[in-house]
Amino acid sequence: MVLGDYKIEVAFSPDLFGACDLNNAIVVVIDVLRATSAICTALESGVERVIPVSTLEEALEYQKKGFLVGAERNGEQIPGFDFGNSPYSYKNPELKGKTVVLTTTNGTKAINMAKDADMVVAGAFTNISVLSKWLEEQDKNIVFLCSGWKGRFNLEDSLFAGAVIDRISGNYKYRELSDSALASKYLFHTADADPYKFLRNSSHRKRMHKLNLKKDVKYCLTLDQSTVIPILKGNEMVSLESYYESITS
Ligand code: 3SL
Repeated sequence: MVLGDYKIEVAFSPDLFGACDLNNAIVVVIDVLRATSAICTALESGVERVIPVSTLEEALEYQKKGFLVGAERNGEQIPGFDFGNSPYSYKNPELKGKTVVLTTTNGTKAINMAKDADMVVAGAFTNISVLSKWLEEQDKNIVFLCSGWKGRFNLEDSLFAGAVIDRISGNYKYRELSDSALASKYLFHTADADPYKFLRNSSHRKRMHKLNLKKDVKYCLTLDQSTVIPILKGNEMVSLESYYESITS
């Protein structure tokens, strides 16, 4: 591939992902509120691996085998599981070195949907700088997969895609942006560098507020609290650092 020919696409919802070209692509799965933010926090806090599963049945199977399991649907923790999807549950030094299984309404399904790509990483405002820098260093196409809400578009994931694209699109590698990449970049420009304010009327933020999760929203929309890039290795999300260690040792 010639320098300047790398492509950036955005799937604004999982339903649009099938149309994306995964050839030589890194897929960045985004679920700003809250799955990918929670996964970044977990790995940053020393959790060794997060196993994202799509269904509650799979989560139960892992629980029966003795795994710690987080389970969320519609913003709420499913009774009987160890955690929900709040990043704060994973900011726990006692989880250092542990494996956590996680199932969420949209985010963990999106991760599993991307499984066949060359590389799958998780993006959130909490790891935006380290992720953007790393993406630019790779000679790969990029597909942003917005987890959205039950197949639909949501504002926060598309905004995040635009925020990353805004940071990297000056690089000559990505000479021509697709319409989806341009659209998310323009969306980000209208946010006026204040995602928290911009998202005040968004559906999931309202849902979170009704559930008394304002603190989580604030956390997930605060930039650069993590230097971890979660990457899918088999069926586990691990830190990029440990992924590189495992393939070079
Ligand atoms: O949609 C998801 O996967 C979740 O992140 C939703 S919530 O933030 O836990 O409500």
